[in-house]
Amino acid sequence: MKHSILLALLTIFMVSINAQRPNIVLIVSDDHSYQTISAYGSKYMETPNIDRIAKEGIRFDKAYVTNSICGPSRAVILTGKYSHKNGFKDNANSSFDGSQNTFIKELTKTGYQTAWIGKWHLQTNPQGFSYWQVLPGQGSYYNPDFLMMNGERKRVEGYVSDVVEDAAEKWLSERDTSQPFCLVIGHKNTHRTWMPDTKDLRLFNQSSFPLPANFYDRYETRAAAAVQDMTIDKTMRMGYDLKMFDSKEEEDKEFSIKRMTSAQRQAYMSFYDSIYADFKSKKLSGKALVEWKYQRYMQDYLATAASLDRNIGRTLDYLDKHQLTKNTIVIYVSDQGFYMGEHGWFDKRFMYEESFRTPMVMRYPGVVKSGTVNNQMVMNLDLGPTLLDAAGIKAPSDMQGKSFLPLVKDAAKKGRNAMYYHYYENGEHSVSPHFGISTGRYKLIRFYTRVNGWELFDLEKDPSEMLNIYGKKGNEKITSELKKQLAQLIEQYEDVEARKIMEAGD
Ligand code: SGN
Ligand code: CA
Repeated sequence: MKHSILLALLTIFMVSINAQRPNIVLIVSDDHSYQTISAYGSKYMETPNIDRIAKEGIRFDKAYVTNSICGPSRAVILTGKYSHKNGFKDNANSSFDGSQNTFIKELTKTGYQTAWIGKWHLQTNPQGFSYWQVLPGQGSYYNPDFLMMNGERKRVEGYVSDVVEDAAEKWLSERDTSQPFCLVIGHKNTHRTWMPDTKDLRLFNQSSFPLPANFYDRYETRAAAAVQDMTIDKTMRMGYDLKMFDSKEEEDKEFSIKRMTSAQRQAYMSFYDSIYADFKSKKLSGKALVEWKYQRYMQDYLATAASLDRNIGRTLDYLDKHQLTKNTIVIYVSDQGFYMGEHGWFDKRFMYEESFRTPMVMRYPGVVKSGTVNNQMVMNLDLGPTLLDAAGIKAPSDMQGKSFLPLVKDAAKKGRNAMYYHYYENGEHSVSPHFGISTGRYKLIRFYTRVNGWELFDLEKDPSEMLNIYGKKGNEKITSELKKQLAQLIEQYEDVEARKIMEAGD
């Protein structure tokens, strides 16, 4: 008797604790730019579902990443630590040490049901989750394979963002409902080579997009920008990227196409073949050719974004349908920003705004007022500590990010006054390694290895970062102040490699 009363009390206690602990859905996309999201004022397309999260919650206008590339960004999100601390510095040589602590492990430990489903890209298998099902490496747009928890490799027919969402909903339906959950949905869209779902191929086919003002940037005053290999003009390939193939044999060389079902391939290639025929008849060259490439790039990229947004809508609908909306935090964030032709580029990596900054919106019913806009500098580094904060768990002291919940709850609260960035990969796309500081008004960057030297930008006067004013007369004071502040951040975050470069001097 005594026992059953105790048990009943304990159950009531656990139920009431769990009622207070919010569920979490973290949606992480790949290479999705804020320039192409209507909540951020995009004129390129509508993203009604991402907009819905922003409208019912908060839009972060100054959300940034610590290292603008896929694997490193996910490792930072998981650990709440900079790349030099979590060990995953670049996509080329790193492999995630899954034995280290993550915000997920902290949640799992306290009873959360946790899962990561979709793009992962950290080389080693996930650890510390109740469930996982991830795309191997970059994953495939069509009929993707999944690595399953039991060691199986499973191919699922369909388009990747639909299939990932299906798996996420399946896990939600089968989870242990006595506990709160944290689900990470990792989308592959809108990554290169921007392969749209067959049903979206024609969405933007008739649209024409204005060129960014600095599309024909000549990279004067910026040595690292001058040596990169990521232009629409020279780097973007007609076959591989834009699907313009001269023969079936050429198409067959592309694994992404070869793996399609015959119906998918038929629908897909007949669309591109007719565009190619028209293209050839035009005999374009010079600026006309590069501008044609830009338009095709935009049309395909936006079509992959449409599928991403539609599947985000499915997640929101699922929460509604299952009465989960009220007690579930939803965060949508990209692993970094992306160039939509600014500086003539696609890809990311640079500490320049389009890739350093990332879209981030959050809905947190009962805590965040709908339609809030936040202008504080927050980083992907802060996501883990923030979610732990929301779950009532104290973040481990070695996590370097800070919860942004206080900033969200109280608009008068001030966050960080500067952000630290460090990018390492020195390979594909030839972007020189660099680290730097941004105060919002100024940005100071130190490039090393491929290119050696400093860049300074006044973001108020030069938001497109076209004029490096480092070493120019009149900037001595601000330069030495920023260097001091940068050195302080390097100390704070214990970035030994950057410290050595600073100490070695110019
Ligand atoms: C691939 C792409 C690159 C891209 C990196 C990193 N090449 O290597 O264009 O910069 O991924 O992207 S591809 O030929 O394989 O498409 S990331 O999002 O994974 O960091
Ligand atoms: Ca990415």
